[in-house]
Amino acid sequence: MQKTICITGATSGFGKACAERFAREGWRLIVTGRRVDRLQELTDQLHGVPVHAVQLDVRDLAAVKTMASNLPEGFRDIDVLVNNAGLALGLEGAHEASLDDWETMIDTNIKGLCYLTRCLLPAMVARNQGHIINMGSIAGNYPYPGGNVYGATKAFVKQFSRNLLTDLIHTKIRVTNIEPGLAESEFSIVRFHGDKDKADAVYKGTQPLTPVDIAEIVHWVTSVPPHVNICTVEVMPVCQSCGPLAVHRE
Ligand code: NDP
Ligand code: 8X3
Repeated sequence: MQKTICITGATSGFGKACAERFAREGWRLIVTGRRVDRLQELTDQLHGVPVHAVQLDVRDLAAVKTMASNLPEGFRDIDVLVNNAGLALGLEGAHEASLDDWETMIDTNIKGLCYLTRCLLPAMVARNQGHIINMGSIAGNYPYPGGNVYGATKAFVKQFSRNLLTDLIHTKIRVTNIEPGLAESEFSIVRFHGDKDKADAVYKGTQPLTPVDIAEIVHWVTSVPPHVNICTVEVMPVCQSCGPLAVHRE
């Protein structure tokens, strides 16, 4: 039977690559994002499978509720939710970072992810079937200068994923937290508020992960036998590793 996947932030990067990957497998797709032109392009591209595209800002609880309660016939039984929409903004130290940026990251990466989960989970529980895949980050595991609130939002995603599993232990629902490292998408362009040169410098001289790499992992965690739950996947490009602890000397 044809399965259904709902992907937030499908207009770019990981989310778009996931939409393409699951379309290849013949899944029904619910794709969301704020940019309507991108959603239209994606829908045109994904011919051959049923697509329900919804313009959605995940920070808007009323819109998330409306989306969840107005799913058209054929898209109501969601097998997989990929909570992928998210962003980093800025790389300034905590004493000079923008509070607006901090609020946007908290509203999107934490609250938006909670809204989607809370609104779509009851139907999964009722069917005793489903899989929530959260897009965490290595930034939730390891600190780096300027990672302050972004990393903390991803640490939330990590613990929320674990706690979801605990709440759902009486069900067959799976929960996976994927924690990518350096990956080239529009992520850095967004982080540096559109400064392409600064964004390009992040990947210079490296072979970063690609959105296709991440989509392969998302697909893999859904394709293991139903009694197997891949709880966490931490993935970095070969050129990346953890740094040492720091000591400041006068
Ligand atoms: P992109 O910037 O390429 O994609 C981000 C997606 O999120 C876009 O589709 C964007 O769509 C969507 N989005 C952002 N804000 C909102 C919002 N308020 N409402 C709805 N959708 C929103 O970045 P990535 O693909 O790299 O990022 C995807 C996820 O992966 C993020 O959660 C990010 O934190 C995480 N991640 C990224 C890494 C990287 O190095 N690239 C590494 C580890 C994790 P639109 O603008 O149309 O709304
Ligand atoms: C994205 C990875 O290291 O830029 O989550 O924070 S990093």
